[in-house]
Amino acid sequence: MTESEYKNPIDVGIMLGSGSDLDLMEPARRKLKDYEIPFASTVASGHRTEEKVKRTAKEWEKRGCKVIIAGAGLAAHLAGVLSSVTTLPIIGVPLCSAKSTLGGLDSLLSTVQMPPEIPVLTVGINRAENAAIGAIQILALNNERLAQLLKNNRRVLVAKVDQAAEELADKHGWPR
Ligand code: RP5
Repeated sequence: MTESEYKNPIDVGIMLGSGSDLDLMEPARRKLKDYEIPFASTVASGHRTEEKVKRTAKEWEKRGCKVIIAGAGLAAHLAGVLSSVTTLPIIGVPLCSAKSTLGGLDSLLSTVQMPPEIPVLTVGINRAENAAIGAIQILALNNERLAQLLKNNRRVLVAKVDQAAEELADKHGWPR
């Protein structure tokens, strides 16, 4: 490990297939930041710059990366290419990019339908936030701080559903 790699350890890497994917992938960045996860990010294309995809995966491994999130649209092979070059868990985010004429189904199938033993853990179309939560869940297996934060967040989600149930009756007049 070089000195700079040692000085810049990361737990997660986020790879975008194009600069045009930035807005759709922003929720992943925000969620990792909220949970104070050290992460690196870059744009690299499984079709246009496959050497960079491979090189970056190897660099991130050396920096201690434990899981990689990859978001891409159209014929979205980025996550699959990553999975072919590293045994780190790869979480794929199929994107419905502006250029998609198939509503993101193209990306979903391209990301999820991997051959045996080279998996991509795939979240829903445009569900970058879930990819980040999934990555945090993996890290939380060995991190009590993160495990506790995830549990706290679940409590908030439960409270929101309970509040909506109350409002259904009290605010909107639906029968209990
Ligand atoms: C995919 O093609 C990218 O992930 C993006 O969603 C889509 C369009 O890419 P650009 O032509 O905008 O670079 O590879």
